[in-house]
Amino acid sequence: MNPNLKDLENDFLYHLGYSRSDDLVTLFGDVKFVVTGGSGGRMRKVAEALAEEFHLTEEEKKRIDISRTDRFSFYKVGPVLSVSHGMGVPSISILLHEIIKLLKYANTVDPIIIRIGTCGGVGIEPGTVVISNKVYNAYLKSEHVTVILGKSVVRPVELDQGTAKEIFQCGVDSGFKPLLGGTMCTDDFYEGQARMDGCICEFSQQEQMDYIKKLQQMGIVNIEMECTVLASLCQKTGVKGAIICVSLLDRMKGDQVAISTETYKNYQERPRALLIKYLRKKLQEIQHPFGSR
Ligand code: R2B
Ligand code: URA
Repeated sequence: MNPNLKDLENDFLYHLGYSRSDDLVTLFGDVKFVVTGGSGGRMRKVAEALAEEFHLTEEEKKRIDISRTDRFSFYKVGPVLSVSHGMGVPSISILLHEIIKLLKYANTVDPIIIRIGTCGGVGIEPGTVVISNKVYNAYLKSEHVTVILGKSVVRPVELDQGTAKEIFQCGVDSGFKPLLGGTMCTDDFYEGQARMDGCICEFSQQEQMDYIKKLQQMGIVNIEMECTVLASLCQKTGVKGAIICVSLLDRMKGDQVAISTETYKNYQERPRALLIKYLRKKLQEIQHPFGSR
């Protein structure tokens, strides 16, 4: 989409450590899915789970870590990239600019970007897996607002409904009891998500509950920190994007994420497990050798 890129002698994807002068077609031309999530450790687990799922040999397993910088952890398992995005819109925005250019330079065909993560639930059971079908910013508008050249730029944020429904159906078929619903994106975990337990708080509990109830009335079932920019960059560039998050707590009932390490681990596995079921189904559909192994 960006005509300026043609005039660049090279394009250094600084935070990934790859550049256009690498043989990106050979390295990444077969990519069908980019899975992204907050932490490096979680994305390593996704890559390891995929390596098991696809029966990679011990030699192949040693080569899945393709990270070249310590900004983003980066793994490749056959046609799937697993890459960390850090926390919040600024961090994932940098990753997506570079990943989407990489996918283009590598001549990939119809890749899908899927974020798996955690979230706060709004009136839903902790542990519920939510697939976003609509995203909102913290002004409760379904748009992404960013500042460019000193001005607010407002962008549309439509997620691919087909992909969301397919992931949801896959979850239903596999007994996950998932939810399809609206997701709100904020620029902060504490005040930005109407928490009263940050280092400061300047609103009342009544105001907090009024806001959270308003979210619920609008069909927002969860809150996280990356969805609007993912939806807007995907929509602008014509790449399909999807978001699968597990809710850690019900924000109608409290602010603190006070769950045991065991429960946290168990919850975190859920989006990954659903993702793997979905990938297996999709790779079988396109008769990718990994789908049938
Ligand atoms: C969910 O969890 C993180 C904050 O704890 C953030 O990256 C998000 O979207
Ligand atoms: N991630 C968030 O962004 N909010 C929560 O409440 C929990 C996880």
